[in-house]
Amino acid sequence: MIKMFDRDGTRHISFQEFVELHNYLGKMRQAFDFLDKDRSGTLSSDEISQAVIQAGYNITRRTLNILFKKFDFQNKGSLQFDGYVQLCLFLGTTRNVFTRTEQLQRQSSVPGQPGTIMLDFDAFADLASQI
Ligand SMILES: [Ca+2]
Repeated sequence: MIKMFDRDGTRHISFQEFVELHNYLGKMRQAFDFLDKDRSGTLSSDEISQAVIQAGYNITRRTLNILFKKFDFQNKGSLQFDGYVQLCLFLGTTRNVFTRTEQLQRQSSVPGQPGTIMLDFDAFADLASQI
C-alpha cells in the first residue's frame, strides 16, 4: 500500500503522500461500513459478493471464494477491514495489469477473444510480479 502512494518513487511517503493515504483509507472505511449491511463489523461472503458485482468485476463465485479465504486473515469466515482493503487493492491491481496486457496484445494482433489474454510461463511470471 505504501508503494501505491509513493508517487515520486523514493520508497518513503512524504507528508503529502501520507495525507493521500489517510484520505484513501477514510474512503475505504466508509465503503466498508456501507457494505456491512448487517452492522456486524465485518463483511460476509455475501456482502463481499454484492460489492464485487457492483464494482463490475467479472469473476466466478469459485474464484471469489478463493480470494475471500485468502484475505480472511483471521479465518473467521468474514473479512475485517484490513482484509477488505487488501482484497480491493489486489483486485484493482490485477485488473490494471490484465487490462494493460490485453491492450498490448490487441495492438500486437495476438489472437484471442475480447476479455482474454494469452500467456506463456515467462509472461505469467512477469505479470504475477506486478500484482
Ligand atoms: Ca457484515
